[in-house]
Amino acid sequence: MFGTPMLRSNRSRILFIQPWNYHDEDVCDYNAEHAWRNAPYNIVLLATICNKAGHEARILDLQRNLVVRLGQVNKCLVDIDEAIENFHPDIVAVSFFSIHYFEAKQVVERVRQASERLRISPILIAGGIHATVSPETCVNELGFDYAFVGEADMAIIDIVEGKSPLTIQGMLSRSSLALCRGTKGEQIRELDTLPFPDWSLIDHKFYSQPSYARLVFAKTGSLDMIMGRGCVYECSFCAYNALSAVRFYSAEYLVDQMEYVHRTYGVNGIYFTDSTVGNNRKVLRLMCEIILRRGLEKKLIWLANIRPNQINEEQLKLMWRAGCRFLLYGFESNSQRILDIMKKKCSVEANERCAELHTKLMFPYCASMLLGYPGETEIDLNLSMDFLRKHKPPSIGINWYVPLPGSPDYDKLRSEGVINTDDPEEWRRIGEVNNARCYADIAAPRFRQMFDDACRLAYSDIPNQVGEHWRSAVSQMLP
Ligand code: B12
Ligand code: SF4
Repeated sequence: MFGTPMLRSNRSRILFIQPWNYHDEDVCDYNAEHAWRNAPYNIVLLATICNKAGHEARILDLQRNLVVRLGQVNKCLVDIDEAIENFHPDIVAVSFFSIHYFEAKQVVERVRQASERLRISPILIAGGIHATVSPETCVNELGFDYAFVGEADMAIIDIVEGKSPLTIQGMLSRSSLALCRGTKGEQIRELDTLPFPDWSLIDHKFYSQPSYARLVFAKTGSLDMIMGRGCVYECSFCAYNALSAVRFYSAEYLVDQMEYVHRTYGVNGIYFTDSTVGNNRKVLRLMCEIILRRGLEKKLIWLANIRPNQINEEQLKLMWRAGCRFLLYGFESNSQRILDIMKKKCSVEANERCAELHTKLMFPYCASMLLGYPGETEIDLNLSMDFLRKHKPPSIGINWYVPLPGSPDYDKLRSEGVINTDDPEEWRRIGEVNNARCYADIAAPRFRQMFDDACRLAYSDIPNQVGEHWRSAVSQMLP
């Protein structure tokens, strides 16, 4: 089963699969309006690249399928059978995060069974963040032929053109793992040379429909975009730097893509999924200026994530004029001691300034806090809660700290034996937000209590005090 599978021809059929989210299993009251869902940007982009090069790429989006099939996993498994039977792919490329460990395993098993019945043997490749941080689990435990490490915008063409897999940079098999540890797919230098994602490859309306959960997109439909790759910071809890070096699209490319998404898919909203759009403020400023020059702000609103230390009043005003209607900040903590341990390179003064500025400008924002960080004490946690009580942000996210595979924290906790490396459930726990282990310097029952108090404060007490005030500010600004 684990030989060195090769491709049959130079023109390939490649089936990209996104596994389902286990949170959606058995959930039968599908309510699109209240769900925050993101379309699989990565495989839509990779499939677009393959099709543009003359190959045939399709996408089986099981995240969407499980939701519309009201949580019935067995129906998704039948979808896999049908996709294999109808398409006879040469390659099956599965993209997943670490939390999808068990779903990816089921996908592989089902693809193999369906293929055996048809007497075909597509090669199975794992890609995405989990394959990047743990290629060995992909080939040793999940049953993939290959694990691809890093970005595949360049390599995907070699893969579909039938180049011998083990000569492709970043592609690892069981046998090459030890030899090639540390290699990564070649990264594309000029992001502007990439095509715009062809959203018609998936049920884009499922993702773009208006959604209250997607904040200011309660009235407008929205799709996702990315401003660049990589991050200039190195926060200890973040897995992002495992993937990418820092690069950005040009401002012209981004505005062209916004226009394309609006024109082609009829959406009036864009969510920039980058962890922060503030890493290149020159591009951000230029993008706003071009939007204004083209009058696009009359047709589109957008929201984005950014760091508190990456904004100032003039920039916020410009972003607002250019159609930005919401910003999400990972403040994480308002204890300088914890921010320093996190290597956040952000000060409590920047946090305070940021919240004050948003209130002054009535620019809606979300304050996302990370509770339970290793080393956090009751005093630290209370400083974060005081921050929320003081500024009363119009939207608040309370998150339970979980070490992410690929982050410096995760490696440290593994080396200290805190995380059991042999237990596959560990991958799953990444998604168990609000119900995970307590890593803080606070006894677990006490932390649970403080976490619940924080949730009450964030989701009931503060919104009851400020809801209407901010809500009317947002609704007046929608196009
Ligand atoms: C947008 C985003 C989301 C979106 C959804 C994204 C989606 N549908 O794909 C939302 C907000 C829903 C989300 C949620 C979560 N996310 Co998130 N998310 C991101 C973020 C910020 C951007 C991802 C992205 O679009 N990148 C751009 C694309 C182009 O890059 P890419 O996906 O890496 O794809 C490239 C390569 O990986 C490769 N590739 C990808 N697939 C394949 C497949 C094959 C076969 C091949 C060969 C190559 C290949 O080629 C691609 C192009 O170069 C990343 C951090 C980051 N900046 O990457 C975190 C990140 C991926 N998320 C993370 C996590 C932990 C989560 C959550 C589990 C958080 C939580 N606890 O709830 C949830 C779970 C989501 C779920 N599915 O259930 C972690 C993952 C860590 C890990 N080891 O798994 C990351 C790295 C963030 C971090 N701070 O560390 N997330
Ligand atoms: S948390 Fe955000 S700012 Fe920090 S390294 Fe990750 S992407 Fe960069």
